[in-house]
Amino acid sequence: MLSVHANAVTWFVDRHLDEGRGDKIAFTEAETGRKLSYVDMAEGAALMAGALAQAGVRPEERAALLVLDQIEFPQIFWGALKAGVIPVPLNTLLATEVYDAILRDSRAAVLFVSAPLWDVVAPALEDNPYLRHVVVIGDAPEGAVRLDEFLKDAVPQPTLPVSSDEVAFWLYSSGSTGQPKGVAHVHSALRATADTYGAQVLGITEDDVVLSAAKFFFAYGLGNALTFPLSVGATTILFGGRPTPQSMIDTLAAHQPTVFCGVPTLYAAMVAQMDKTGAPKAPLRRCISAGEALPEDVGTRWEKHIGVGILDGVGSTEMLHIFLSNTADDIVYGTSGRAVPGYTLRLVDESGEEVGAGEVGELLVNGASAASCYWNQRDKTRSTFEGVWTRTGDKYEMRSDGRLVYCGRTDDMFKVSGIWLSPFEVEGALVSHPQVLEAAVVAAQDKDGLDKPKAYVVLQSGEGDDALKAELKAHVKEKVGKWKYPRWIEVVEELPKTATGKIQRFKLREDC
Ligand code: 3SK
Repeated sequence: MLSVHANAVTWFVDRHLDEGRGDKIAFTEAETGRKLSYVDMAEGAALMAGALAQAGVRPEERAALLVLDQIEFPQIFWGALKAGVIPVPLNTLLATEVYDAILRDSRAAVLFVSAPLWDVVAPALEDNPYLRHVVVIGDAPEGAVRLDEFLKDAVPQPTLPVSSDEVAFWLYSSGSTGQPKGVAHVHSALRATADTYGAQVLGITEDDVVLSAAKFFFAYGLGNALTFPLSVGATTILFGGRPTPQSMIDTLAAHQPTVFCGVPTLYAAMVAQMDKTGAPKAPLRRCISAGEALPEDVGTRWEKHIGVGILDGVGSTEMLHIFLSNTADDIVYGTSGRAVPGYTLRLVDESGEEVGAGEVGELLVNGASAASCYWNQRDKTRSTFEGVWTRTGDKYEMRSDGRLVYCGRTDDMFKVSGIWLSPFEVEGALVSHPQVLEAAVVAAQDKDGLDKPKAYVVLQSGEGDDALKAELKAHVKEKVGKWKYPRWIEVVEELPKTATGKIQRFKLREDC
């Protein structure tokens, strides 16, 4: 049944006006102090919906958002949902070629881009056959349309009735071949994550003030900073820049959040910084982590500094948020905890048989927030979403106390700073350098026990000095994205391969 109440905008945005929360601040930008109240957000979304209609962008067409964490993001995101247009938030750290691929794959009809990101995306726009509008937030280059111009003369539009099963938005996730996949989520999935992890693990309330180092474009950040706070009428502090340890410590001190959402790499760096400079004074009551397994030592040291432990959890873009987690009254560092209420988990072996305590199996999850499909990828959709079960591709061991312990990936993907990284993508970038003949990339652990890319390269000629290694790192950053460059490069004579020529990465991993 089509209904305005099934449209996620009704509950996350419009409801707050009926409940008398209009003047409450929903978002504050940490760096600029700009604020967005609940009524500003609702009115901004209605105007955006009107502007999209006026521009001829129809329901079910895609609107790509290459937008920093700033107050325009919620207005565009919710405005699109209100109009039935599908927002597709994009990772703001990617390279031009990847934007080109995603904009073509999604066939976005409109792109919203924050001015500081214009230079990296602009070359991808030149011969894109689908984009009809490009809207710049901030100072637009000559000839480009600014957001205020796009909104000018628009008539606020009411919420489009939808079914709860209707696709609301997409997020792009990298696949094992390095090809980004559009993960389609339905309207009801947003509420499903807020009612489970948001309400029952985070225990978020109207009085909370949330700071998330993870950005809106990441499913983890979208829940932390957008849907969970809005599910209860709380306030989010937005940090638009790169979250460094010092900038996060300063923001905790200046904005006094009660909830902090980070990833292990950042927690490790913040702990090291606090060892030197001391902890900020902030009324934190919940700190959460996801993206990769949190090293025990980082959790323990954080707790000593801050006085509150870190809830390590596991989620995925496909499940939209965290489905396996420690809880505030039951933290065991080094484990991922237990199923979040509302989710069911299974560990299975290669033949699909459930494995017992002490054995390792692939984790499958069942919950109402599962994605409906990968856009235009039927085989991958079928092999990932098996009836009510979603395959995670992660291997876990069930301890006898029922807690799960992370054991690695079923394929060669790994996460860096909480974001999936495909070795294929980095290898492709390395091989595109004239000096490199072949390359293989695996995860190696840094001094904090966190995964970072390590490359083994076979050179066209020569032994490879430090200058060449630095050049290769810069080359990868420019080709595929800043965080993906190999932190270590080893020059080898040849790569280990199977008889059919496939690189045996597991042999290289044994070296790390
Ligand atoms: O990587 C995770 O653990 C995660 C958590 C929440 C939402 C999305 C992701 C990928």
